[in-house]
Amino acid sequence: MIPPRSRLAVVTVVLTIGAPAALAQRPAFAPQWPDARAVSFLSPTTAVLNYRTAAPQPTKIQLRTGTLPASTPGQEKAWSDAKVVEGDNRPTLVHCVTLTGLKPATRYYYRVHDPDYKSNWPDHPEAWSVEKPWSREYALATLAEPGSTSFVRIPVKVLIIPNVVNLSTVAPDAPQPAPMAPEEIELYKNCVRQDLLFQWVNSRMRYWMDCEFFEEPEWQRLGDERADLPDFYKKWKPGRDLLRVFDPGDIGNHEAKPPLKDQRIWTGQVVISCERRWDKDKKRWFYQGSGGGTFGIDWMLWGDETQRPAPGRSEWLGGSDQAWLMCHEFHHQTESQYGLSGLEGEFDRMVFDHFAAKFRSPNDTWGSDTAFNHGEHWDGIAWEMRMFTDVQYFRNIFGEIVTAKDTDGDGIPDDDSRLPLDEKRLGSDATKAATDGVTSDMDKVLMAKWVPTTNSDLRDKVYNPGYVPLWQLASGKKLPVEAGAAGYAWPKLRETDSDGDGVPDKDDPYPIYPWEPKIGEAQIKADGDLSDWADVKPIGHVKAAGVECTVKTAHDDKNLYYAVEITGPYRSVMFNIDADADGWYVGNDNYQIVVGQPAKENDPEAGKSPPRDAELDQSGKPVLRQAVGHICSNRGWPYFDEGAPVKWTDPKNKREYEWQRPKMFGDYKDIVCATSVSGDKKVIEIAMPNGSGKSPIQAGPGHPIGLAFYIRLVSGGQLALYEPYTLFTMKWE
Ligand SMILES: [Ca+2]
Ligand SMILES: [Ca+2]
Ligand SMILES: [Ca+2]
Ligand SMILES: [Ca+2]
Repeated sequence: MIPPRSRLAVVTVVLTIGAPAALAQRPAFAPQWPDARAVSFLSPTTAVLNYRTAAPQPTKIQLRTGTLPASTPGQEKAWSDAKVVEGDNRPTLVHCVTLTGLKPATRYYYRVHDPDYKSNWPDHPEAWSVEKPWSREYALATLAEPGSTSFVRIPVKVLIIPNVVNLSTVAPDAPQPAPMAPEEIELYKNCVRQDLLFQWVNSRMRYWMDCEFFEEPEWQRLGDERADLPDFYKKWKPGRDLLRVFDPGDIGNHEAKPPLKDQRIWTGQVVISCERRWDKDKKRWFYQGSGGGTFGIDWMLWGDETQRPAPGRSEWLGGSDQAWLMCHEFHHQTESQYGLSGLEGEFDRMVFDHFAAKFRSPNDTWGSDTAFNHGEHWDGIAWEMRMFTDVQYFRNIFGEIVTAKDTDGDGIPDDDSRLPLDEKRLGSDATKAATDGVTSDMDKVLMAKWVPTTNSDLRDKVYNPGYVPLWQLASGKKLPVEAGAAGYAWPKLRETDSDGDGVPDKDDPYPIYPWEPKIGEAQIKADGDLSDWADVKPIGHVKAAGVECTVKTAHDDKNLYYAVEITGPYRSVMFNIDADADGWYVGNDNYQIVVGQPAKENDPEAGKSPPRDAELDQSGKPVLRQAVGHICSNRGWPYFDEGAPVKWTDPKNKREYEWQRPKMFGDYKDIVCATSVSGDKKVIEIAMPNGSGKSPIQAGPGHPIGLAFYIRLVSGGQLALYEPYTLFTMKWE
């Protein structure tokens, strides 16, 4: 494709800066220089580029429009007709180019004149189309014209393998497994869609993972065919290599090689293998759970030649939380898309979603922080998607730039059923940027993080009633909710006080939580009797999945207190306390407390938890099970301060290291936990010492303390009090 030569005008500003002598020895954690990102401004017709050359050079770039990187098979000649844009002829190291007269909502690829350019892939010096004197290629996409919005569409092919049996587990007398029912396959698809919605919203509708689903129709086997099993299990095809490229045009072909029958270029691929196993003890079929695996999209360039052009690829098994695996594993593909698009600096990257401080751990060798002010899992990824700027989203060299009608310019498409969410489904006004007259519709949407559930098997998922309307608005699909259910609120696009607590959305630090974020002073005695809490307002309330739970907090001179009242059968409740409100993976201030029902038999007593499958006594008094620090200066995940040894072998010289995880604070004996039970109602009252060194609480007036709170259910599912993994931060008064 040839760019519009006649419309292209160039203004160049050149900064002349000498090379600092120490540059070559710069430690890896020093800020990248220059500090301007590669693209510092975008409009529908203008872009500002910044780049640095290996040696002083005149300012000169090559520019082309297009949808595919030139390294995509078949695109090898993409650069042959590219426009050369020349700026100031005086050699310099640091360059700034302003491009004007560009076409709106259009991707431009560019390479910079840098004869001494060195690839970041020493084994692949020509990676991403290096062609001397030009550098590798990068991309930017101009914004859309008023009246429309634009975003990056990431085409993803998703293969669900519903009927696959691990033959090594099958007993000859096991009943023949039934094929997965269509409504169950739909359950998988909806989990994936819940993540697409989450990514769409948290990227401010700039990143659209457009998934197309495929199903493998035949029964397949894992393990060898067995003579002792009935004929049903015979003549099955072996299961596929889940990370191999699959052909939507020829699903049954497990050895498909490009050119595939389906010739579309996909940016991402996901394969979900619903591996069934026979549990001989429980005499039942079950779906094996797993973590996931992902290859980045660098396989577009190298790796198995028979697999090009290879999309990024993720795989996992069908017995786990499908929404979370999609969220976490596909995020690795997103990281690879942006990393391989040239966003690879500490201040210019899609953050790796294994949260840790930099250089804290030899197990985690990355040189940049991956932990910030957020909670676990989904909440960390929401943080990452929100911190990424529009300009960064539009530097992806993969996927394509797509537009949708956006009459009022609030970034939310008017009515576009291709997309996970639009104004029509939200019920907002497509002609007004602020339907409620005060807060922009996009800001309202972002009042929620759109996290579906805590991580649990897809068949045990427990939704807080606050999520239900979000999913229903977006998808038109219902989720089961009981009569009288209660939870957090959701963004109400036509009202000014979404949670109805009297604080308008625009002033409400937690506009979907109708609870005041404060820790007031009160005279509390932790004795299992909550009459001294009568005047303290709740900081959370939920009624769903057969339980009802109310949580309160308060303090006095000596302690931070929590009070929990819970009715209905449950296993345990968990407090994740971020005592300095700076993130669950930041600092040594994080504390986890678990209190739960006693086992019917052989309860291990305080400080220990009964086995997961133990039958619990719902009429017994709750017991303090655990109180541990989550110490993020620890050498390696997991960060709990249980005092366990950590071993590590240096991969370079095989030297072995051994550390003891520090025990920073006291233990469960330093937490007062008084409980009581009357009928179906259990009461838990907790006192954590403030400023004693026995707990991470070091609070005075004005100090913020974050809380995530979960109720583990007898079913195995888990109900979150707030949006799952988010931290509700309250101020000590
Ligand atoms: Ca709009
Ligand atoms: Ca609007
Ligand atoms: Ca409010
Ligand atoms: Ca913290």
